[in-house]
Amino acid sequence: MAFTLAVPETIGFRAAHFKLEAIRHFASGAWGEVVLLLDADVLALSEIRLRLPQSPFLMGYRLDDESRDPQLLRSKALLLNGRDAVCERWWGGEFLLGNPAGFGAISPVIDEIFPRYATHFQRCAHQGDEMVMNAALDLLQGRTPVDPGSLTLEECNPAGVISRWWSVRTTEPGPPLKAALRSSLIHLPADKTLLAQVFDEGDPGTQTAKLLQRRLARKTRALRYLRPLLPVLSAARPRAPRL
Ligand SMILES: [Mn+2]
Repeated sequence: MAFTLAVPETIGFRAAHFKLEAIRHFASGAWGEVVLLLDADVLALSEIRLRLPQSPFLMGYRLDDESRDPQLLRSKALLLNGRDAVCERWWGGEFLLGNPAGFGAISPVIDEIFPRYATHFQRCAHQGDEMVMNAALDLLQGRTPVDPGSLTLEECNPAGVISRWWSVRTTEPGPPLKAALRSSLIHLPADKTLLAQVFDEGDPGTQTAKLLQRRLARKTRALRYLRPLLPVLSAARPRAPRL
């Protein structure tokens, strides 16, 4: 796959933006009848059980928690520039499932959003493909009712498909680890090193779950002593990147 998208050199998470271009390729059908675009720091824990529509479709991962970050939603509104869109919640960039017709529906919408993003990315609360994808999915959702049957755009998570879980402190109130491990897939943006370590293990899913649980137990014990200091520490703690 050749990538030619003009991504600004100074942008954050520059390489991730080429996922947007991959979507254009998925629309061709050359990559199969059903394609799942997934981050590399996602771990498969169990079989994904989904009923797939026969018609053009896309399934995305909508995070309820993200709706509480007004800065991200304002950035999305900036990219949408007053166009009729949904905007109040956040689509996770780590998961997008679809068929060629579904990817074909979103690809031109991404092309529509991208020039404005390339101009205004410094004003966005987050830089990365997820920012553009969010605006594009919202715009697509806003337009879909105009032509019913042209595209089914669904949320994958009623079927418990994926969870995003942070092992570091963030402003995102994600699910507890125990709940996240019940999903078929778990996205671990802050645990890339850990994932690299278990990659060659016979059963990376089980290994990772055990390591994360052990680490969390250690942190919980430490927190008991540190909790009185947290108000002092939290102001100095950097926020983890979204990936
Ligand atoms: Mn990721």
